[in-house]
Amino acid sequence: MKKIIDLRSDTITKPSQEMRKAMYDAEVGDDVYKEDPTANELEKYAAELLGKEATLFVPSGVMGNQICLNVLTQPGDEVICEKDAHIFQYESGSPAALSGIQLSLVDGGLPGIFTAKQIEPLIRPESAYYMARTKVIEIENTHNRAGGTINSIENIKSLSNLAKKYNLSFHLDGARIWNASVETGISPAEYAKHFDTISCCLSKGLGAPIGSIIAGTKDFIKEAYRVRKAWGGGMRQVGILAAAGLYALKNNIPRLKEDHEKATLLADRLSLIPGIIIIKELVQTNIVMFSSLKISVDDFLNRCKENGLLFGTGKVGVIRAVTHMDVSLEDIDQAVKIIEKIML
Ligand code: TLP
Repeated sequence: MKKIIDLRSDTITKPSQEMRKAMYDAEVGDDVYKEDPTANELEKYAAELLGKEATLFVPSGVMGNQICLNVLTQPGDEVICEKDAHIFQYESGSPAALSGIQLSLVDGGLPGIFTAKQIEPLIRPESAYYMARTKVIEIENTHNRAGGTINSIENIKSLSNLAKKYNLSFHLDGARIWNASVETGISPAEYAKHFDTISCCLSKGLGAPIGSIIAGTKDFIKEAYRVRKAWGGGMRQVGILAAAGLYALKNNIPRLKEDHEKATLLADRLSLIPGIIIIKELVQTNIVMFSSLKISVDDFLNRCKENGLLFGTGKVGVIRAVTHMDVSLEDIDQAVKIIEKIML
């Protein structure tokens, strides 16, 4: 069978043999009664790793973000986020559909990063009863649609101070916070301490088959637990999946650095191909965004697919490659050769 090089997303990674063994061996119980020892262990381990009072295991990153937003707001409230934020672009309109809230979109430029100075004027005055109430500031680190860019800890601190000044909650979509952490050397807890709530994925570069963790205070998690159940996310013998998440957190974080090296190599090689447009400074972790001047995105994707190479898409006209544990350096080399042939 012809080998497929799949760079559509790091979500396509399959659990390793060791992870499957941990899943097989997992002790389980009914998690709706809070009796699943492995789920309980995962939540405790994640709370320590993130330096938060409590965490909750949820089925997906979308559910994680949406539960957080639901708990932090009332219908009619407003969340400030970047215009390419996952919660706006890729969560099926859930903020409106599930929580009755609206998003105030900010242009963070090419890296998708806004500053406190930029958003302070958007915070609505409490006296303006005829306006939506600003309740939450949300950022994504790394920022997916901007190309896996990292929000600096200084900027995060100043946004956190702004949130405190106006009594707003600060939420992190940290689906790929692990990538930011291995790249900067700043621990997940050091990032997390600036936020009220965090959602982070186990099922992307960390290689677990499913699941995210949300984190915050005990009171916040108590309410999140209620919302998860109300939305049908209460799970029973979920230890089988929690074991994969626990294995991922204990073993797979440092490895992400290899994915970043593969992304840098891919970006360097792509930048040498005539007709490919790429901004190398934006390639900071495991996502590579680029465009083709010669052929349309659809043609490019189809021609690559015919050659056993799969990409996803980003913003309009942009092709997305995500490196992960199931692609090797040799695969990257092969991918570049295929693109060189297509772009001739
Ligand atoms: N991102 C997916 C797609 O939805 C685009 C991907 O392939 O990258 N936050 C961020 C920043 C994400 O990138 C994603 C998934 C999520 C949340 C949602 O996670 P899941 O897919 O587990 O619901």
